[in-house]
Amino acid sequence: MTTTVKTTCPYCGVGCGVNLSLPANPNEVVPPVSGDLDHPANFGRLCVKGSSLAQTIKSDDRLLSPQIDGQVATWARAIDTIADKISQVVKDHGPDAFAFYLSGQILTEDYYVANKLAKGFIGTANVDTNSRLCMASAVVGYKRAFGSDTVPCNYDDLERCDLLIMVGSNAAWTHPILFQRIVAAKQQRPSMKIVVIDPRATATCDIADLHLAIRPGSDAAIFSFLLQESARMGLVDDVFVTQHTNQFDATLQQAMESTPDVTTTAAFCGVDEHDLMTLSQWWASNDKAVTFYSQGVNQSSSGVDKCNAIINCHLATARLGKEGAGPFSITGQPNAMGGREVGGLANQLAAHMDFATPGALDLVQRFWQAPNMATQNGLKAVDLFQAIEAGKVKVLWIMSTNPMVSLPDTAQVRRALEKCELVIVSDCKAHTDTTAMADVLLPATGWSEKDGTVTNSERRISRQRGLLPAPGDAKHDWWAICEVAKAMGYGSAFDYQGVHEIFAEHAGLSAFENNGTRDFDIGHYRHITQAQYDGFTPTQWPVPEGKPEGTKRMFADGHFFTQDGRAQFVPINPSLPALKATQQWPFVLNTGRLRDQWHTMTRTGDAPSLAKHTAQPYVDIHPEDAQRLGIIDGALTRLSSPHGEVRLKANVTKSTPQGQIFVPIHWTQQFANAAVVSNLIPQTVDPLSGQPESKHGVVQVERIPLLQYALVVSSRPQSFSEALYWCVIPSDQGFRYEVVWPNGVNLARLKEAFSPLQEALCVERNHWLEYTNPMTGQLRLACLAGGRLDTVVYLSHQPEVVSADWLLSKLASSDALSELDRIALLVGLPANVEDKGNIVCSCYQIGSKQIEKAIASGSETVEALGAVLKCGTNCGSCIPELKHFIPKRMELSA
Ligand SMILES: Nc1nc2c(c(=O)[nH]1)N[C@H]1C(S)=C(S)[C@@H](COP(=O)(O)OP(=O)(O)OC[C@H]3O[C@@H](n4cnc5c(=O)[nH]c(N)nc54)[C@H](O)[C@@H]3O)O[C@H]1N2
Ligand SMILES: Nc1nc2c(c(=O)[nH]1)N[C@H]1C(S)=C(S)[C@@H](COP(=O)(O)OP(=O)(O)OC[C@H]3O[C@@H](n4cnc5c(=O)[nH]c(N)nc54)[C@H](O)[C@@H]3O)O[C@H]1N2
Ligand code: SF4
Ligand SMILES: [Mo]
Repeated sequence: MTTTVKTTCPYCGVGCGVNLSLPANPNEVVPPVSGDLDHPANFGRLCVKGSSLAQTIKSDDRLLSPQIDGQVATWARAIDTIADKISQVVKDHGPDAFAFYLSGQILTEDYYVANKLAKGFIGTANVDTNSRLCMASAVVGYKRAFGSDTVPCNYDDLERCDLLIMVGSNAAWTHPILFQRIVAAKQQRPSMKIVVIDPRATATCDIADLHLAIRPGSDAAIFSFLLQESARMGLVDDVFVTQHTNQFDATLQQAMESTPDVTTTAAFCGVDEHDLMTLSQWWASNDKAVTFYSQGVNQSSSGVDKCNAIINCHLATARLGKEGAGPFSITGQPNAMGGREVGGLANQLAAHMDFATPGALDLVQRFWQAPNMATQNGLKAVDLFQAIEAGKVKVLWIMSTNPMVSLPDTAQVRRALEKCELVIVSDCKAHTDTTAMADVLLPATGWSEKDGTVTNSERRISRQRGLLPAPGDAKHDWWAICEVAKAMGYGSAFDYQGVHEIFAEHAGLSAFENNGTRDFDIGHYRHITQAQYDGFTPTQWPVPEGKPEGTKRMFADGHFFTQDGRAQFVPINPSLPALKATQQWPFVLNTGRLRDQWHTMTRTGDAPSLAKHTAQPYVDIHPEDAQRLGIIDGALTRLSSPHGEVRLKANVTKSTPQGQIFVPIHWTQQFANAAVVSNLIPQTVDPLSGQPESKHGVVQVERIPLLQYALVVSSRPQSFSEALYWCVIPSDQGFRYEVVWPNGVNLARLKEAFSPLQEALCVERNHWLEYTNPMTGQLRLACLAGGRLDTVVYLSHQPEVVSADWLLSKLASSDALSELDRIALLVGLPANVEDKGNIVCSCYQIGSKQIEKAIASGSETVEALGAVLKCGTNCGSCIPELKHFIPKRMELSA
């Protein structure tokens, strides 16, 4: 019999409900997960990443025991080492010599105890998190306007609005289930207008009625203009503005000065005047309007101002607190919101109270019975890593984040971690760019093993429920924190009998002396029992005592959490990114996400099917720029900035404008040698939120001449010390690499390096088949061991597209290679197998060549393709890409 639990997807902030089943026999493969029909975020649907979760559960690279200086250690020794060192540095240098660097991917309960230990017991507010890189600007924007970090809207509003403005969001790939809910709403009500504001043409533009490809960073001007247009067109709700807000006149005045007319604004933003007027007209004619914003807004040196420019428009027109209206910051990580709720940022205290909130310090101290309260803000992420490098912070505990990849200026991060006296890393994985820098490694339980709560983008708290046993010595993060607290002598405050007790305490603090003064109140749960916690159903906070059903929408009564209860308009002077392109650094670098990978690939990298959508890192470059630089599609290029260098293959595409390039964020040193894009990004931050401008760098792009491109597949892991570029592509059947060497590869050395090591394996020892085409410079090598294929190397002077699937299937096969196979191997053409091309539909593994063939045979719509190939009929994430295959002529007639 299988056991099934309802849990929550560990990927994006949509927070979909997932059914996870465990087979009766633990040796059997975990069956694919399914969507939870009852969960209000997804009603049973899952995107491709969610659907592939089962593939990621068993990993060969789990961290299974604590390690100290590279040696396996017991938990007891690891805990003592940590507790002793923290106590020592606190004694010698004060509490601020210690810091936590946490993550929006730990659970609320993990976050709560970390925050409590640091801010109440050790006495430092140095508790920051990767959420600083993610939604810190959105938090400050809300707090400036509403007095509290409150997301007013819910997912229904996205379906019910008549105008949806998506700013700096590629939700088709990053919040796919929400995107599909929007697509379905638009299909039902085609009059619904969708505007996408993004410098790039993305998959999200697929449903856009209008795409404003703005100059990077110029967003605030669009909304400053909309504010003054609102006044000009008589859209301002005078009653609401007078009764419920402050600062309107000054804000409008500033908007009129900054963006006086359509011509000035269009020029500033680099868009067409007509398009800007269209947006303005739609804003005027649709009262039900939602602005949905994400990292294109937040990751900016003026991110907070951009958020307030958006919120100003909604306040002026009273378009919030109502069905189908509001400024909706969409969160990225599964529990970014939970971290905000416990106060897990360095400039928060706890439970939506700040250090500066009158009476808050005393309130929290009494509730926690805390002996050593921190009294002021701690260091935000970038400042924290600078303070570590300066030797001020001496012990750092990193939990569930990979700063060696995700923080800007990776070289600085490395210097800081090298300097730090004790770096503790809690992770599920043994090998990441950050675990490589640790002095103490703590093995953490992962998604399918741990229990707790997460909060999604619409304030909905859901349970994550563990089902599988912890592998090896892995322990829950909250447990590790509490054990360190106990070893430091704070036992009674951290002696929880289960995770539900932590949640109950968190709920208790949220309600403590609250009486409606603070938005975050989940007092209903303050006495929650284990059984109630087990049966917890997804609910939107606030859930105060007496209101168990929670709260769908905020601010319906026009009351805000400022001192005087009124919302604040904030005058905005739109600005552009801090760094401008120059002759030396002529390209603007944009960064972001891909459909089928998650962050630093520590989970999605375990699912080979997810690597088929985009196998290698790349740089998008406009055809005219590419031509000018002599760069062809697939060619290796060097990107350099004042901070570092990366080497990536070019993807020549019109989706990025001229002068701008785009690089995905996912590839780390574990998957490629020179693809960490944060190497190039400066540590420029928003002055108010401290959020880095991760969407913006200035770089030089160069062609790298005289290269040899290679595809290597092998039954064994291989290394490429002399390569300019290598990338390993996850596969079930063997090891697949894409490699680029400088010209003049020494063949004899290559063969020696790649030959099977064990004599016993090779009856025909080092039997290399070889084929050269002097005309094209192509060289094909295949090594056989005992008649079976062991390693294949295809070399060429030009980037080649060769399907690796067939080669990998031959590696995995126990049959000896036939004569036909040997010929096919050398010719580079698979015999009797269909080459699918790049996988477009990950659910059914349907590739570009199959799609092209089906279109040529008359399946000329997405529906028709779905009928013959099934592509796009499961999770639907590939529909925008499917549409690109359909020639325009056909689309029109379809
Ligand atoms: N598949 C997948 N989904 C994810 C994640 C993932 O790793 N993979 N991560 C999750 C997380 S943590 C987050 S935070 C979210 C992020 O979700 P998104 O914010 O949707 O994702 P990004 O690709 O980072 O950036 C969105 C867009 O911002 C645009 N942009 C860049 N500069 C500007 C600008 O100046 N103005 C405007 N208007 N747009 C600009 C970029 O071109 C990009 O298309 O995704 C979540 N979902
Ligand atoms: N240039 C550029 N940089 C960016 C961004 C960008 O758009 N451009 N986006 C930024 C944003 S929005 C984000 S959110 C960050 C994300 O960046 P990171 O947070 O650095 O990336 P992740 O890969 O999610 O790292 C999570 C780590 O935690 C581990 N882990 C997973 N679950 C658990 C757990 O339960 N416990 C413990 N202890 N460990 C666990 C994983 O194995 C992994 O190593 O990147 C930021 N950096
Ligand atoms: S949209 Fe996809 S990744 Fe996001 S929570 Fe839902 S299933 Fe997970
Ligand atoms: Mo994020």
